[in-house]
Amino acid sequence: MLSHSVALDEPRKAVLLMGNEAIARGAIEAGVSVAASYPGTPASEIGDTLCRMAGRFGAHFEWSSNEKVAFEVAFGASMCNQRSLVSMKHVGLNVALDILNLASLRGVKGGLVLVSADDPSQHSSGQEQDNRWLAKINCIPVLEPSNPQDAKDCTRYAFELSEKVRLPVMVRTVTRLSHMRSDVTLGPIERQRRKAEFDWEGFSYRVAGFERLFRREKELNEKLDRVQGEFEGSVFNGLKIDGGESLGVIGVGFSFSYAIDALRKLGLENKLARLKLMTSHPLPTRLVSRLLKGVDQLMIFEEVDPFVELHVKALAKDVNPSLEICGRMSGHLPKEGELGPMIVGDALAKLSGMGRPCVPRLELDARVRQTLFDRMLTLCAGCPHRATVYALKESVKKVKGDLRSVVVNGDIGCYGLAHAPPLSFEDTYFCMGASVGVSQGMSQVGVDSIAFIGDGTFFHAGIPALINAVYNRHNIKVVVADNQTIAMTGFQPHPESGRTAMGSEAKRIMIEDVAKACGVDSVEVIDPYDLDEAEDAFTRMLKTDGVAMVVARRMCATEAVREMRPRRPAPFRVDPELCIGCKLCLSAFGCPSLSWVDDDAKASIDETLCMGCGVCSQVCPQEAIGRVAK
Ligand SMILES: Cc1ncc(C[n+]2csc(CCOP(=O)(O)OP(=O)(O)O)c2C)c(N)n1
Repeated sequence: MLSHSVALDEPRKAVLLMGNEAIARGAIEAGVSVAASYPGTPASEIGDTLCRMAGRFGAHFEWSSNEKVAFEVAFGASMCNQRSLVSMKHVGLNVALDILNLASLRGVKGGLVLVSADDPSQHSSGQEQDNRWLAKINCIPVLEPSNPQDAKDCTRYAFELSEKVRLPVMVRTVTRLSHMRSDVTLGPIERQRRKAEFDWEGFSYRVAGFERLFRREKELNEKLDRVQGEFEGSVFNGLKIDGGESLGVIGVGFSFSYAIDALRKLGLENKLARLKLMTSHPLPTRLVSRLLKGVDQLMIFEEVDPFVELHVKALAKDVNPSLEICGRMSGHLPKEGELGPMIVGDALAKLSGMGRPCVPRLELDARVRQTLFDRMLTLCAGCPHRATVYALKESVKKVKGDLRSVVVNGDIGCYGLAHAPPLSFEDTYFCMGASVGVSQGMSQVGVDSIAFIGDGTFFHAGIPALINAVYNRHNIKVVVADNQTIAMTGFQPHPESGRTAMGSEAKRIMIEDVAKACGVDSVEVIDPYDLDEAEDAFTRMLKTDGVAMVVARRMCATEAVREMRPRRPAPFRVDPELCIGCKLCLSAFGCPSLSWVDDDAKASIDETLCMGCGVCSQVCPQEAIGRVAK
């Protein structure tokens, strides 16, 4: 639930905001004019907030078709002296890297803020990734807020810094901060009334000349030196050292919140020297050195990689070589995974010789534990992807004889859950769009494969790979699981949805038209709820030589239920007289509304979960499943 108070124009009012809302608010306070994003947890709510707020403050927000495009949109506005924001999840930056590198090298004009939402412990991602390294290799300053208030203030300041040094500035958030809520005191909303004008001298090769714009590494390093100077006195950092402390702590960004909490619980708040560090790149070395010189032992808390730890180690060699530095590199903290109150508290207790854990463990009562059971990852009740996979499996068995005769290259989205039992259908999935590309390498060496990709992912990164397949005459089969939304990240619209992020009507760009324009001759669109129709289309696709595609189009069940509310179709039920207990509906289809009743040895449907799609009634060989009469 996003907060309405995020848009209040009431400076000094304290409102409860989620970290991501606070970032969006910071951008609005700074007078952002263009904001672009691509959805991805934990970043999505920044865009979800801006799409509701932007119009009210004369700004534009869009869900771009991928992160690189989002960055380019923001950069284009920045070159015309407008403030712009681009936000994405950590791996999104891999997609945007090409342009990011050049934006830092060429510089910006209007403040350009890049929000990178990293995901320690990969709660919602395929991998952990610490984007501070990417910022470093691209010479981009990094601000790491420690709570939602900092997140808002830091974002606002990032625009000023970006304009001052003419570099993109990264605000790095992490999952816990993005999704936590706390009071945030609102600031005034600046309404930028700058004229949008392309900075000819700054960016035009024609006007400024190739030589002046091309080799700028020296200028870039000078800019970073200026940022470092600014960070030395930044109000976002806070050093507390009284003299005489032997132990010091650095809490970087959100980790500072864990550290200060633990220090208070352990009664060590006034006994240890500490540095709250929110400017992690470039490191304010003079500030950090003051701490390093004053203590014998130093503990560093930061999320994902020992990024600051590594830099502090290098610094300590010059300023205090005998200093013992404890962190993720030294083995005092786990090398991977998210920190947290327990890890941080225990490490501090141990280091300060207290030896006792500082946070009481949450032990589950044995009785409570008995009522919990392991849940499988599963698609929602009525999810059209389940029907698509069921029909596709049947066709593969029919055409190829054996499911192991084709490799199913899945992609990124809800349909990735089809790898789990009972569907157990996908073999690989890597990153967005990869299904279409890797299938081509396989087919080239004679291994049959199917690329199974979602609609959102198709628009994000599937199209260039599809063009490659046609151009290079690869023999691949592509199934697009088109639920007409980017479901997994919160139902954001995409180019086929017919509406923009800010709610205006948009031209629908249909996947089948794109595929045909890419040169795919065999494209069929089917409704996966009709299993016979779906199976026939998949069978034709599998028998086609060359590139062939089926678009399985049916609205996401969760969205459909919302749209049908308060009325929804009557649910289905199992007729116990007709059910023979073969369990096929459970073992092969596995909709979560279906269950097994031991006493009767029959299947049953939970009518509160059933959304009335009726696909299970097509799966049942006994015709034992029918719609409940209203
Ligand atoms: C580079 C990158 N950007 C964003 C994401 C976040 N993400 C994960 S799943 C997904 C949605 C895919 O949508 P779609 O293909 O339509 O599948 P659906 O979830 O709707 O079934 C996105 C954007 C990601 N994993 N990687």
